[in-house]
Amino acid sequence: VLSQDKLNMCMDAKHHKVKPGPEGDLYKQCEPWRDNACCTANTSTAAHNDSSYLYNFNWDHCGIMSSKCKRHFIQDTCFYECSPHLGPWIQKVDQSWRKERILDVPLCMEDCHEWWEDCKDDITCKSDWHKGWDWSSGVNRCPDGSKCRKWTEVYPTPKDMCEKIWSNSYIYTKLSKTSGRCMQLWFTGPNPNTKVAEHYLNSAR
Ligand code: FOL
Repeated sequence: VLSQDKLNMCMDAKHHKVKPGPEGDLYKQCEPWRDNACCTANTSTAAHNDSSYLYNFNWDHCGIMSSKCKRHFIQDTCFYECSPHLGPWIQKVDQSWRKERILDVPLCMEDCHEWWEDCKDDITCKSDWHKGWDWSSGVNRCPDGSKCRKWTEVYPTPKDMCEKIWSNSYIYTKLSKTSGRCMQLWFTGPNPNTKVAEHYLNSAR
């Protein structure tokens, strides 16, 4: 990939489009990406469903996840599936379900803290949600030997959660949304992450 293409590309993963482009009907929380997206309208709808066909992922693996917590996972799904500006952090991987992943995307502190705050009364049995589940029922269940524990035991800090939950997709930062140096999961209006990706691409070469 040419360096400039990295500013407007989709990763080669399970549901991503080949190239980003406008998607008029993105659903609810994915709507901010409508002008330029790596997700289709169908993916954006599925992002809002429990155990959707995207990954059959069951948020309710230790009882029902609170809705205030779940909305952050929906937003993370929109960000992961729809963002056209993740090029600087895309890496090849040898996994059955995708050829590329994101690694160490600098997440704005507010987004990480609010996510953790809204989930801190929830329950989970694993810190890395990418691997090690029992899939025998078709959706992920807690594996033998794991126990449902308080969120704050599994993730003592926002940093623990943001970095561990998707095996280092994100890196925790103390950067604020106004810095222009961190990626935002939550935004309205034009995508603020365009400029952030541009900054990191230019500072890397
Ligand atoms: N959000 C972000 N920010 N980054 C991500 O990488 C990400 N990935 C998913 C959803 N949101 C994300 C996809 N989630 C499995 C589990 C979770 C998942 C996709 C697939 C899964 O099948 N796990 C198997 C191992 C599969 C393998 O690696 O071969 C398991 O053992 O549980």
